Amino acid sequence: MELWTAATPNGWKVSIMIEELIEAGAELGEVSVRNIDLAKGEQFSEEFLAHNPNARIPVLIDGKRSVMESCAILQYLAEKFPSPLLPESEARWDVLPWVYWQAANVGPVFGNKLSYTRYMDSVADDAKAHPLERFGAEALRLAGVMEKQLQNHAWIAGETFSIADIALYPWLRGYKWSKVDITLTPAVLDWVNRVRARPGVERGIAYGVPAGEIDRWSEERKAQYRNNGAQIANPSAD
Ligand SMILES: N[C@@H](CCC(=O)N[C@@H](CS)C(=O)NCC(=O)O)C(=O)O
Repeated sequence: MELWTAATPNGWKVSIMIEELIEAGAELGEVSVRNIDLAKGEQFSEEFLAHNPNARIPVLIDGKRSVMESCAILQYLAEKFPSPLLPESEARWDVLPWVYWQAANVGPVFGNKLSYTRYMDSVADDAKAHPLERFGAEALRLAGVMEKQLQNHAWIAGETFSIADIALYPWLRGYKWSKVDITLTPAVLDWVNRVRARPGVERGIAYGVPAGEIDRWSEERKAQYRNNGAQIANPSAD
């Protein structure tokens, strides 16, 4: 298999999944990881678009099958390599709705909140006020939904760590960078720390990041992300 990815929340979902499957004893065979330089626009190349017409990382290539969308990749890998990360029984429906919930809500809302908070220095404060308020309030509401779930369960979809936790974690762990105050939701904060303590997660979030910068980016990296974040999604960026 080949993983085309970058050091971003949607990319880390899949690298965490690979490492959690290894922890679970799955024999994945060789997985080659190709870093896609988003700032250079490599996601818009013909070669990339042949595997993902949506021009976004991550993409998993497994023989003739190319899978786009991070959450679809989580499900694809979970079904190919059965493990407790996704039950094979009807209990999979405890997990899958939370995965869809992440893809439809947490990813877009936290992504937009982050973008307006960190990547739009050139936009006037007045013009940012409404989206910051809207996405900020919605991000806190979503954290509140997780809070209720985690007050009653060890993990987001019940008593077992699952692909739902993997889908959510990369967005929640960056709460200081996106300025979503999850200290207001203590069960979520505790969950972030418990997920971070897993060896598979530790290795998964290290993909594409120097060892000393996994939890605290250097000022140089922050500037680079700020610059990349402002440029990506712009096919003419150079
Ligand atoms: N819904 C997609 C979102 C993927 C996505 O937005 N990826 C970002 C990086 S986190 C990307 O490739 N951005 C490049 C761009 O905007 O041009 C998924 O979950 O895979």
